[in-house]
Amino acid sequence: MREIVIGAAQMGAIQRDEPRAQVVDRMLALLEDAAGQGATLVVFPELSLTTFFPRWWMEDQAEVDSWFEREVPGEATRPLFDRARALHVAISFGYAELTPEGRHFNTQILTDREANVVGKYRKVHLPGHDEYDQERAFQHLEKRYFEPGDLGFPVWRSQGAIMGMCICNDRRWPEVYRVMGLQGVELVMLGYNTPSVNSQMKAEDETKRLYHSELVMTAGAYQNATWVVGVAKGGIEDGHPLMAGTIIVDPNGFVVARARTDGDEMVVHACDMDACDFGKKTIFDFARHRRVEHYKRITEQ
Ligand code: CDT
Repeated sequence: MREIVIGAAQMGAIQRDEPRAQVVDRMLALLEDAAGQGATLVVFPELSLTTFFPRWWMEDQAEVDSWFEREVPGEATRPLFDRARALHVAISFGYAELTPEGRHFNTQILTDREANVVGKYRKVHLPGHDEYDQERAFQHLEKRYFEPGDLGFPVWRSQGAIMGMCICNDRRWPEVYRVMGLQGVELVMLGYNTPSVNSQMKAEDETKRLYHSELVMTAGAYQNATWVVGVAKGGIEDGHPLMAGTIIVDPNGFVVARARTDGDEMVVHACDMDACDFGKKTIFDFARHRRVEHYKRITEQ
């Protein structure tokens, strides 16, 4: 048995004027809760330090940049790293990354239990649009504020397991899980900010959107015999509802733990990485069963 007790740290809404320090205090409370329940890894949502700012149209680059972190750990996030190190708990969280070269990414990092950053992922599938869209009920400007990630979908060995990350919209793409699956991934960590309503289709309600979110994560888990931890930022943020639906999915595709609220809530489960072995050695033994000669279209434009 290779058990990792994992905390999925769902966060409630973060309002536009909520200072980073206050958000980090909320994250610290979640971290304490998880550590108290024996967790050695805590996963926070996409853009966990701020409101989901891509809903706002901004033309002033200085204003845009104010939502980004120039270094992590930095002034705002250092207390999180310090406490995680003291508790001996690894963390993974999303933030807007501004590199020294001036590049902008939607990023998630993973630390080891000593709070060293051991993995970094930059979101590849950026949804939405890059210009103001008057047809939409609200904006989703990720294509304006971020460039697509340039790191691919690597995996890392940590705590005796093979771990990978993706972010929000990435979870809807089977290729994401498969590229990590081909590297033997046993745990996929992801965070999301998903509006409860579709900005382009009034009839789509939250029930359908929660279903689609769960559908893609459970399918990704089963088809790659991996754990998936999907962590939401939920609640009414800047007047806009975000769906919750944080789940932990086992390698058979079953949801083994889920959030009950749309606020700050810790969901903990003891995940046995050995549970991935059966699927990886049988029906999803990729080396034996895949027929790559028929898959070329997947990587063509
Ligand atoms: N943050 C993010 O990627 N959200 C998207 C919403 C897409 S609507 C333009 C998601 O796939 O959940």
